[in-house]
Amino acid sequence: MLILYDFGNSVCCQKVRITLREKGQDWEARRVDLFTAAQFDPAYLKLNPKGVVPTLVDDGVPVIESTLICEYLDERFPEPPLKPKDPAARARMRLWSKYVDEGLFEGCTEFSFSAMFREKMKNMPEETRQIRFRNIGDPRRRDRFMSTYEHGVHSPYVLHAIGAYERAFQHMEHDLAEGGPWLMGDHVTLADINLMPLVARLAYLGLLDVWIHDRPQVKAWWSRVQAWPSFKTGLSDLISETEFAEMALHGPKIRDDIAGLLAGVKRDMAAVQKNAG
Ligand SMILES: N[C@@H](CCC(=O)N[C@@H](CS)C(=O)NCC(=O)O)C(=O)O
Repeated sequence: MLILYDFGNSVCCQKVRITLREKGQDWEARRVDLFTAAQFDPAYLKLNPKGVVPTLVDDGVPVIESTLICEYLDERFPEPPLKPKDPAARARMRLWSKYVDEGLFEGCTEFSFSAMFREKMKNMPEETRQIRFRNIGDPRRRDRFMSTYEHGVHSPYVLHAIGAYERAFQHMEHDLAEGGPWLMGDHVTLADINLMPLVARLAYLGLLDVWIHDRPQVKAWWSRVQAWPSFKTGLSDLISETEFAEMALHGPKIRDDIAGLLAGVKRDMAAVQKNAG
């Protein structure tokens, strides 16, 4: 039996749910309420020492890290395959996982946090807020969290996030123009699935077109994603009306600032490319 420890609108859990749907697998969901710090419960930390969701437990064996969970599911349930056959193409596919794990995921949390959760934290009693800060065991994560709490979109971590998304969208536009209609060609792979929640979150926050208004290939990819059955059953159908409304309400509040910062990032990137050329 598959058990998924997860939490509502978490992008890492969404990747795993999409993969499970595509593989036609059912699972038992166990909710880990991140807002009440349930991820730090000692019993849960035994399964996932980082104190994060998701964790998949397959016949008693825990698997952690969403990218690795999706890879695990692809090997455990081989049909339909979600990796190309050719080893070189597999390595290229995994570059997309690296974009997600080395920038986009953190970036996505920066946008969500500065738009929505920061507001929630401001309204918490001081003691609860301090417990929330203290509970983040990892110093790097705590720095990010506190910086974005304090400075909102003007935190340097938000700027890093804008750069990470800009680089990823540049590469997506290029690769989709060369191949497509999916990132690795004719078939959906884990590259697409890994990116889906990260792009969806920007869309639901009303921020996506800041990056893709002039990127027709990425736009076409996003339309295709929204119509793809496993995206619907694994992601969009599972988001509540309240969650959609919250994202639609708060995201646009940071839109102008994000667009202004992105313009600066693009200028810097163009200058580097010009110097290199
Ligand atoms: N690299 C991990 C990241 C997991 C992660 O940070 N998950 C977030 C939710 S999307 C979480 O559990 N956050 C808990 C917290 O911030 O305390 C993965 O991909 O599984």
